[in-house]
Formats: sequence, C-alpha cells, structure tokens
Amino acid sequence: MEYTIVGIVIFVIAVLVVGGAFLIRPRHSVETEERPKVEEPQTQEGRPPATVEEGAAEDGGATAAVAEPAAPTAPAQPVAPQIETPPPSAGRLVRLRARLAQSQNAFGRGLLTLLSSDKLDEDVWEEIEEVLITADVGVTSASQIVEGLRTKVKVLGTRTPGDVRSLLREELVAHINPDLDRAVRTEPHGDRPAVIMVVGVNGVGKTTTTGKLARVIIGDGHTAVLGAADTFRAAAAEQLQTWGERVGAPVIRKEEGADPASVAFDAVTRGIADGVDTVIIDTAGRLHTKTGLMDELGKVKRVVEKRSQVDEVLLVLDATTGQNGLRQARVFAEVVNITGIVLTKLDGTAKGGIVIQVQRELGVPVKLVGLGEGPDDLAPFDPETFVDAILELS
Ligand SMILES: Nc1nc2c(ncn2[C@@H]2O[C@H](COP(=O)(O)OP(=O)(O)OP(=O)(O)O)[C@@H](O)[C@H]2O)c(=O)[nH]1
Ligand SMILES: [Mg+2]
Repeated sequence: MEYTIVGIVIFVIAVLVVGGAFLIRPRHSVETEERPKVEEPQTQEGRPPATVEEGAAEDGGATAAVAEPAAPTAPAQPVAPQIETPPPSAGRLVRLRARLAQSQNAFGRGLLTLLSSDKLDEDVWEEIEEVLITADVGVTSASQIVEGLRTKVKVLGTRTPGDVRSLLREELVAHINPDLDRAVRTEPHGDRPAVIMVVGVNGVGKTTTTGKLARVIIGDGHTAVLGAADTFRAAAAEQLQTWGERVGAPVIRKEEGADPASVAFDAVTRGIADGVDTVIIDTAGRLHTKTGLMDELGKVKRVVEKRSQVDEVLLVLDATTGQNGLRQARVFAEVVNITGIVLTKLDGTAKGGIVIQVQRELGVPVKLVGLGEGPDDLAPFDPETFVDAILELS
C-alpha cells in the first residue's frame, strides 16, 4: 500500500514537471521578433550622442547642444569676431583716383579750359587765378602759379591741348613739392614701438583716421595697439574699439572722463609688453581754449615720452572746411609740433587746392588723404598721382 502511495506521488510530480516545461515557453525570443526595430540616433562619428547630463559631466556642459541631434537649429554659440586682413597700402591713391577726379573736376577742367583759350589776355589770367583761389590754393600760391604759367606759355609760343596739360601739371606738382618726406614713421625702435598721436578739432575724422591707419599698418604686415585718449565721450572709445576689433588690434581705453595722458601711457606700456610695431593714440578735439588744448596735448606727449619717443603728431584736417579749418589747424600747430597732415573728406569737395595752402601755411607735408568713409579709404599722399587725377591724366 505504501509503495502504491509513493508511486502515485512520483507520477504526479513527473506530470507537473513535464507539463510546466511545455507551458513556460521562453518569452524573450518572441519579444525580439515582434517589437518594431527602433533606429538609435547616431552622431556623425557613428557614436550614439551623449546625453545632456553626460556632456555636462564631462566638460561642464559645454557640449550640451550635442545632446539634441534631432533639433533643426542648435543653440547659438558665442562667435569670435572675424578678424579682417586689410589690403596693403601701396598704390591706394591710384586705386582711389576716380574719387579725386570726380570731386576735383571743376577745378582741373576749369583751369584746362581757360588755359586752352585762343587768346590768353589779362581777363583770362585773372579768371585762372580766381579758379585757383576758389579751389583753396591760397592767394599767394595762386598768384605764383599764374606767374609761372604766364612765363611758360610765353616761352612755348603755340599751345596744343597736350602742352597745356603738361604745363599745368608741372606747375601744380612743383607747388605741392614732391621732394617733401611724406613717409609716416611707423617703425619701432628696438623694443620700443613707434608712437603716433592723432590730433585735430572735433568731427574732422581723427577716430576714423586712427582706425584706417591701423588697417594700413596691419595690411602692410605690421602690428598695432590703439589708445582711446578721447575720454570726453564713452562713444569715442566704443568707436575705436570697433575699428580695433575688426583687425585684431588691442584698444586701450578707460572710463569716460579718465585722464587722457594715463590712457596714452597705458597704451604705450601695452605696446612695449606685446612687442608691437606701432601705437596710435586718438585724442579729443573738443577743447575750447588754446591753453586747455596746450595743457592736454602737451601732457599726453610728455607722459608718453616716459615710455617711448613720439614719432609722429598727425594733424587731421577736414578738406571741406576751407579757411575755418585752416585757422584751427594753425592753433594746433602752435601748441604741438605737427609732423604731418592728414587731409580727410577729399572725396566730397572740389577744393583740393587746400593741399598746397595747408603745406605752405604750416610748413609740414600732407602725408595721408581720406577719400571716403570706407575702412580702406585712406591713402598715402603722392603729389603726381594727385595732380594727374585732378587733370584726368592717366
Ligand atoms: N566722406 C568722408 N567722410 C569721412 C572721411 N574721414 C572721416 N569721415 C567721416 O567724418 C565723420 C567724423 O569722423 P570721426 O572720425 O568720428 O571724427 P573725429 O575727429 O574723431 O570726431 P570727434 O571725436 O567728435 O572729435 C564720420 O562720419 C566719418 O565717417 C573721409 O575721408 N571722407
Ligand atoms: Mg573721435
């Protein structure tokens, strides 16, 4: 009986074990067959993208944007300003001559027409002198030019249009004086940079010229630091900063109302530390008294000279302002030792004769001319190219 009970128990256990084996089928393989295949998003390198948390853990969150590959636009990253490479300065006046020819048309054409008159009588010579004076050549130079032309015409006898042009060309070039040294001194002295101060009354184009000159220097393969010593307005430093950033030139600036001399000093100190070739210092034009002007510019110069010599003091003069501009230029020339003139806005005036007058009045050469508001519209001045443009000679 006992054997029978044990046998029945063994049979029941056997039935349960075998039945369970059939009933409990592996679910895993079914699932893999039935679940639709989901593509894992891949990065370009073929790796699955990191999650925000992973990116953040690895590099402080800098790569967080990578965690959202499906997003059509990634969040904007701070973009480093694009540094421009300005063109070299050589041949710029030739390239910009069309602007000169345009604006000086009245001047050059008027003279050529009068000189080609059949009869050169007293009235015609007077008219010629008037055209010269109207073009801001100055009274003394105008009468000397007329004298020179009268003598040459007499010697020549007959006059072809070609003769007239070359007579006039010769006379004008001689009055602009091609022998003057017009090089802007931008070369460093050993471990000291060259220092250029840019001065002039307000609105003439000092800051623009400082920016354009930095581009000339950098375009010619050298380096520069800019000093924003016009601390009258915060906007002045801002304006210069924009110029500097475009060409990668550091701009030294301080808060509005800071001492201009200390800005200039810091700019030169930075120039020495960085081993740059040239430091250019933009100054303020809003000075109401001659004493104030003398004090400020004198101090800037003296303080700069504690670090490096001042190689150039460039006086910026707006060519459209005529006699008024000249009067102001004279005041500057009395308080600082001007080494060169930058004549701006020559693109917007027919009064190019001011080149002759300003050199004569101040006894310093025009070294650069501004021919537009574009960043590369500043050109080294060359008397022959200038006169050829006025007379439309190629
Ligand atoms: N057409 C033309 N405009 C120029 C030239 N040079 C400068 N300008 C313009 O003249 C205006 C005054 O230039 P700025 O460089 O700000 O003059 P600034 O002497 O620094 O003026 P302040 O800082 O106020 O004393 C700007 O609108 C310049 O774009 C030039 O050669 N031709
Ligand atoms: Mg300015």
